[in-house]
Order: sequence, then structure tokens, then C-alpha cells
Amino acid sequence: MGNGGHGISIGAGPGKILPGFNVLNCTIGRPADGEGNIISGNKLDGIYIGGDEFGPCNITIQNNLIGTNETVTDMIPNGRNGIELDGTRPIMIGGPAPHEGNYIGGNGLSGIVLTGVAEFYTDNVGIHGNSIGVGAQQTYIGNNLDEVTIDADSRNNTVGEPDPDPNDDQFPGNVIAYNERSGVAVIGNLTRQNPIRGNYIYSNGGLGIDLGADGPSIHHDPNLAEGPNLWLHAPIFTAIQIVNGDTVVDATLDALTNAPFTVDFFANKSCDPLGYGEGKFPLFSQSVTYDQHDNIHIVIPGEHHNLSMTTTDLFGNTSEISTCGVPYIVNTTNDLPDDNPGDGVAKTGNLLPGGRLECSLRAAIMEANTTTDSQTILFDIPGAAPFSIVLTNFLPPLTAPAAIDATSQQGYAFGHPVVKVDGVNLG
Ligand SMILES: [Ca+2]
Ligand SMILES: [Ca+2]
Ligand SMILES: [Ca+2]
Repeated sequence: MGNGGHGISIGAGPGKILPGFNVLNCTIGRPADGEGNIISGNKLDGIYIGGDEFGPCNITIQNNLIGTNETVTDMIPNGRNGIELDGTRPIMIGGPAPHEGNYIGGNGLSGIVLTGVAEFYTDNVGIHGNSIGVGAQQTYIGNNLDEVTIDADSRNNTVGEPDPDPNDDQFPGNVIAYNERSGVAVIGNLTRQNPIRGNYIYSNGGLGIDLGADGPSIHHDPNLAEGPNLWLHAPIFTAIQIVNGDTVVDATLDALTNAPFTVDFFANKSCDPLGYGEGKFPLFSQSVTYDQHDNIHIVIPGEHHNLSMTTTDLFGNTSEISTCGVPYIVNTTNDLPDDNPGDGVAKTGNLLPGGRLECSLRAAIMEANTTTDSQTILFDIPGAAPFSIVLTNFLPPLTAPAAIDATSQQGYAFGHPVVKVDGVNLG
């Protein structure tokens, strides 16, 4: 292997169809033994497909090793992306049946990029059954940027699907792990209706799913009718309890409408240090309509821990992955202590207008420090930014594995913090 340009190039990009690959029937690799390709060590992309003239061709890309060695135990990087689709439709990368999926890893940029320019955006791509960033025996073969990047107005592309039968040999999801940045990034104001469901997403350097490639997007307004996957918010857990051997979940969402949404739950061996669950084991899906208070109440059969979730709307927009478990939400600039550390609730004992329990940053840290579980501390202080928390004495050091995310505060813009912790009185 090792071409000076792309490994396989079709269409408007540099290079031509290379001999030796079965692209005339619009397949790059087939599921049978020995019918996949090793597409590694190329200077540019492993596979580049550009233009729209191949649209009717229904190209399938199956059973290939892209950026790896023959035994999928090491990386032989392509210089750019593993697969770049640039204004193409429709294409299937992998598939649910055995040996239809590709191994895609070790590439200099992303594992898979869907991109394009005006009118020639990439749509109707299916990405199923692939191992992206993960080699044989769980080997680390992460890609250098995002595993899957969906950009430039691309729409109606499907990354995984819930598995209708976990007991058969079909698996329509993807394994997406060990990447330097996020698992799946959705970028661009008009990039939408890209469902991301039923995947095993874990151990990525950034978020499991990152809308906007800007970290947690909870501060983005989901009511603007634009933004990557419409900035759909993940629900926020308000309570998780084990009742009679089942897991009872309460959650809330800033929903624009009360149309049905689907919530997908994932279990994780442990919470991600960023505080946002990735989604390692797809567990349970349910269609829900939020009540007038935007609350949902769902019983998941069996006892599960370190839960995270996504929501997907009727049009196929999927949110980022929620926090791992119930977050503490700071809703005041007061600096009062927790009134009962260890009771599982971060609260000062005061009530806010509307009856919410007041939760200070100090109370959240104090409550988090009473457990060894990972905790996420978010901010939702009412009123106009900026906010200043004037300390009455030093905050206790965090002893729990907790993530404090002040980008969750409404009013935050990328790189412009709006919550200030002010030690002016501490001398
Ligand atoms: Ca199955
Ligand atoms: Ca984001
Ligand atoms: Ca407490």
C-alpha cells in the first residue's frame, strides 16, 4: 500500500479510480473473506469520493481496513481522513451483517468525514457496523481528530441504529472509541437531521457526541431552528432510583414542542472524567412526550448505573450525550453551605421563587465530596449574565471526581465565561 495521493478516489477530487478495486460495481470491498481491501498509508485520504455524479450508484464500502495493518493490531495512517465523502449520495459505509463493517483507525484527521459545498452537500449516507478507532482485541487505533465528522449542511445521514434483536448476529450500530477528540462531531448551522443512535461510544478524548465541536452545548438556544442537529439538548437527569430491581429515571428537557421524542439510554462502566457520559452500552429506548413541565418519567427494566442518555426528535436530530447520572445544578450566586451534606441533594435549605431548592456552588462541592462517584456540577442561575459568586471564605477543595462546567450557564458564549468566583473578601 501507500499511494502518494488518495488510496481510492472517485469523482471530482484529485486522482482517478485506481485499478485493482472493485469500484465499477460501486462497491469498495465485499463481506466475503478476502474481498475487503487494506487502504492504509496513503498520503491523503484512504477513500475520497467527490462530486454528485455518482449519486445513483449506491456505493457500498464494506469489510475494508482503512488506516490499519492486516491484523488490525496497529495503525498505518492515511495522511488525511479514512473516508471523505464530499457532496455524495447515497452511500453505505459498513452494514449490520457480519463482515460488512469496516475497521477505520489511525488516520491523520478524522475516521469518516461527510462534507460538501452549497447544493452538493452529503446526504443519505448510512454508517453501520463499523469499528472506528478500535482494532482487534480492543486495540487503540484512534483517529487524530473526530471519529466521525458531519459538516457542511450534510443531512439525513445515519450513524448507527438501535439493535432490534441483541441476540442475533446483526448489529446496525458502530463502535466509536479511543479518538483524540469527540466520537461524532456535527458541525455547521444547516447540518441537521443526522440521527446518531445505537452506537457503543466510549473513551474518546472529547465528548461522545459534540454538536458544534465546541464542548458541551447546553448553553446554546435550541429554539432558534438552526444549528447542528438544531442544538437539540440532551435531557437532564433529575433523579435515578432503583425500585424493585428496576431503574426509575426522572429527567427534564428544554423542549421547543411537546412532539414525541425518543430517549436512548446508555450504561457506562464508569463516568467519563468530563462529566458527560459517553454512551458505552446501548440499553433502552423509549418514545416520550414531555408533560407541561417538560418532565419525563421512565422505568428501565433491571438495575443500571452510570447512566447517560440522548434524545432524538421526529426529524432525526440527535442531541449530545447527557451528563453521566444526576448533575448538581448551581442556581444562585449566594455562597451558603449545604444544609445536610451526604443526603444526596446539594441544597442550602432556602427556596428560590417558584419553589426550586437553592443550590450554591459551595453546597454542590460539599455534597459532591460526600461520595466517591463522579459528579457533574452545572450552572443555571436565573437573571442576566454576568454572575459573580462572592466567596465568604475559601471553597472546600474538591475531593470527589467531579467536573464543574460553567459553560452550561445560559449567556455563555464560546471563550467568554459569565460566571465569576470572586475572592475579593478573602484578603
Ligand atoms: Ca442484533
Ligand atoms: Ca457542542
Ligand atoms: Ca446535601
